[in-house]
Amino acid sequence: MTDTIETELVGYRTCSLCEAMCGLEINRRDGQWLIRGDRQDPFSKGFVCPKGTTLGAVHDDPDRLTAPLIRVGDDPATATWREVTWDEAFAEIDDRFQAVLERHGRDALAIYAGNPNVHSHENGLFLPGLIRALGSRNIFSASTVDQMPKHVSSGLLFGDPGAIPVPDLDRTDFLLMLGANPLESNGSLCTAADFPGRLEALVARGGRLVVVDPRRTKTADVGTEHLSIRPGTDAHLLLGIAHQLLLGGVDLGSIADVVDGVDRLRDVLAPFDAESVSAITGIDAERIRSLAVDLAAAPTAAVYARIGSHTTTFGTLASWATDVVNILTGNLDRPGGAMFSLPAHGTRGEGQGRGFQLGRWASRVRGLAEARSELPVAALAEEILTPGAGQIRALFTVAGNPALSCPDSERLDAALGDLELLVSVDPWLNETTRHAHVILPPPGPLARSHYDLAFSGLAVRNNTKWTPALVPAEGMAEWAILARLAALVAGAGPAADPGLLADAAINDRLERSARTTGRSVDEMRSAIEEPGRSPADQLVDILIRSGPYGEGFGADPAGLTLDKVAAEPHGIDLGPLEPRLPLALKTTDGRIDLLPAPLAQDLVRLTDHLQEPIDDGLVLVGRRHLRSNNSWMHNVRVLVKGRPRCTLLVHPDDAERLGLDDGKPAQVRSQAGEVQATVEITDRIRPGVVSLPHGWGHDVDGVRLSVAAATDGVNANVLTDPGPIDPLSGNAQLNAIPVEVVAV
Ligand SMILES: Nc1nc2c(c(=O)[nH]1)N[C@H]1C(S)=C(S)[C@@H](COP(=O)(O)OP(=O)(O)OC[C@H]3O[C@@H](n4cnc5c(=O)[nH]c(N)nc54)[C@H](O)[C@@H]3O)O[C@H]1N2
Ligand SMILES: Nc1nc2c(c(=O)[nH]1)N[C@H]1C(S)=C(S)[C@@H](COP(=O)(O)OP(=O)(O)OC[C@H]3O[C@@H](n4cnc5c(=O)[nH]c(N)nc54)[C@H](O)[C@@H]3O)O[C@H]1N2
Ligand code: SF4
Ligand SMILES: [Mo]
Repeated sequence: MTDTIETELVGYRTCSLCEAMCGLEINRRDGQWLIRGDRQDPFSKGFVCPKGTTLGAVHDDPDRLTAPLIRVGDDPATATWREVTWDEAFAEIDDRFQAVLERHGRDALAIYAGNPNVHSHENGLFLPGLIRALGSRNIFSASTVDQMPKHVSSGLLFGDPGAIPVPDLDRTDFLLMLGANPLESNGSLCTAADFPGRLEALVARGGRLVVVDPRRTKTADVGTEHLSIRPGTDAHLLLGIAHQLLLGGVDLGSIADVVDGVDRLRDVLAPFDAESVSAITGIDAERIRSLAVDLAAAPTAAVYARIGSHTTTFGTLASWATDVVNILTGNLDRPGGAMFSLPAHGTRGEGQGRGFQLGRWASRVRGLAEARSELPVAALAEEILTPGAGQIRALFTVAGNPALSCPDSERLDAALGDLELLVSVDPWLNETTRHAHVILPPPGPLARSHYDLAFSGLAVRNNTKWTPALVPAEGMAEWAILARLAALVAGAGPAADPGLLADAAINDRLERSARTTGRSVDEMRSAIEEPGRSPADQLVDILIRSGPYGEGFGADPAGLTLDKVAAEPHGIDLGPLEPRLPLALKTTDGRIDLLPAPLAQDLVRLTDHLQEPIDDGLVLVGRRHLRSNNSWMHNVRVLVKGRPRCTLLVHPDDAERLGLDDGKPAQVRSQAGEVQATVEITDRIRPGVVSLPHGWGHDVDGVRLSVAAATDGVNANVLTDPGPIDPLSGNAQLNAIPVEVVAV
């Protein structure tokens, strides 16, 4: 039989779901989306994961909101929702907003920005305007349940919280990976489409891949060695390795001239001898010594640590220690080591800057320090629920689901219900947005253009791509929603024209560019204007033209413009990573201090911990699954069908001791709360450790998620405690949570 159904190519785009930046080829066939990997994409070369192929299903999800909603009724369980026009929605917000402002002032305003913001250049460019317009210090985001420790350690070491070295996966001889499972997550703070294939290639070329994880993950299976670590002790291990390195002479390689503090570091690391570190981490002392020797001896090596290392109370120390080992082995900023990407919208830097400050102010209730102008999201619930001047009364959530993603989520859920105004910019009526007074839904993923502002700056190979929207948007573009909200909170009323705000943002950028290009703003403005191109895209054009590969508004006619980038729908390879130090430094003296004062102080806490008696109680860690993405893709049927994924992994020894049966429910209790989860017994997890993924538990009243709500799962963040945090970054502790498990 011949195939008579034709496949129609709709176009190409970069997948916006995780950090890997895979190129997608988007087709229509028989009235359905048919999405596959774009083989002509020079970065992803056709790689795609099961989530990427569902971008069409996400777009077409019948539960996805396409018009603003106003809640009618106070109790989310019984409330109904009124679909309204955009004008009505903004008018409603303005009424309520003005009332809060009058009663409580600007300190009562807050925002929570969630993860998908970093996957959209519209949000990346227009969210800061909304944050500024709020004029409040109550700024929260998913960064403090994620990567804030990396920003802080980079800020302290390099003067730039955005200067994050990535392991040079394709050229390294030795990768030491901690607390990351890219075979499920596809990588984080290291953008590498086909991360699995790149790791296999590393091993195939004779390289070593050592995976440090309390669970024998799929990544550990690919690796050459697996070290099962006691949760929460990565900083101890890495500093143990650093201590070993400092016992001998160290060769810092090409950056030796700009690094200070080797001797000071040697002194303070004296307690981190292999035996003490072995006792707390559970990793053999001999192994720790040989890791140090081998990392130093390898032709090239890179240490890479992610979420399991960062979401602990020693997160910033672990993140710092990662870079310290890279520096001490001479691997920072050299091919095959840990390097800095240079994206098309980036800058090469000037070798010096204003440096990095933290702790400039503190949260009201608990006095927790700010980092990067944000307060720890672990403090959000108490800031809403604790009466007094500065109590949060109005919250904006943009692309976030804190009701499932943040610690102590039962209390946070109650707090969300206590607000006088909650506005959610979100395409779904979910666990968080059910508490909103007004929901403003942005267009679906296929109706937005894409340029990766965040992840092209973390790519293991420099590359650039811009892809257009593939279908028309139903409502208001997300940049316009954010700009109109910014105008509203600034007092310009509910009907301000977002285009005017965008114009101002564009002029502002052009004025900055005018200082270096010598061209007039008007001239540059006419260069970037293109019918149908959104202000967000025009801003990207300015950044690309002014960037390191750009045409510089006439300075280098062969350089890049957005037009040239857009003309290559599969993307443009900009070559392997190249050394960027010392130019990329923004420290005040243009140097790297290996032991910045805040870290030296915090190290005392870790040193004390090293010497305390070891608590051998049961602890909980998280995990990710390839077919899931945080809390928001469980409404895609093909992704959630099959065996339940939200199970409690338990080692057979623990199961026996606790009388737990495979497939049977168990009660998991922590300081913060308790949930009932289905037990899955496996010897792939370290004895004394249990694992539960986050982002589940959608069967709460009042959500409009027909598939997700009917899928088994419990909310792991009922168990996470907002109390213990990483003091320098404010990051929450999401791993190594003490728990008790009993059979039901
Ligand atoms: N226990 C535990 N908790 C964790 C973690 C863990 O490992 N363990 N991981 C943490 C990490 S790393 C992260 S990043 C956070 C994530 O925390 P959040 O960002 O709060 O949660 P997400 O599940 O990513 O929710 C994203 C929200 O954005 C909406 N959304 C999707 N696309 C768009 C869009 O284009 N525009 C807008 N406006 N909204 C959109 C979705 O409907 C959803 O409501 O969770 C953290 N929580
Ligand atoms: N499929 C899928 N992909 C995703 C996401 C998703 O939800 N699903 N989320 C995206 C986001 S927002 C992020 S931030 C990234 C995160 O990407 P990754 O950092 O790769 O996160 P995980 O896959 O959760 O892997 C964390 C690992 O840390 C281990 N671990 C827990 N505690 C410790 C510890 O104390 N020490 C050590 N050494 N290991 C520990 C866990 O067992 C787990 O295997 O993934 C992104 N990609
Ligand atoms: S790995 Fe990430 S970027 Fe690639 S297709 Fe899957 S979800 Fe999309
Ligand atoms: Mo994340």
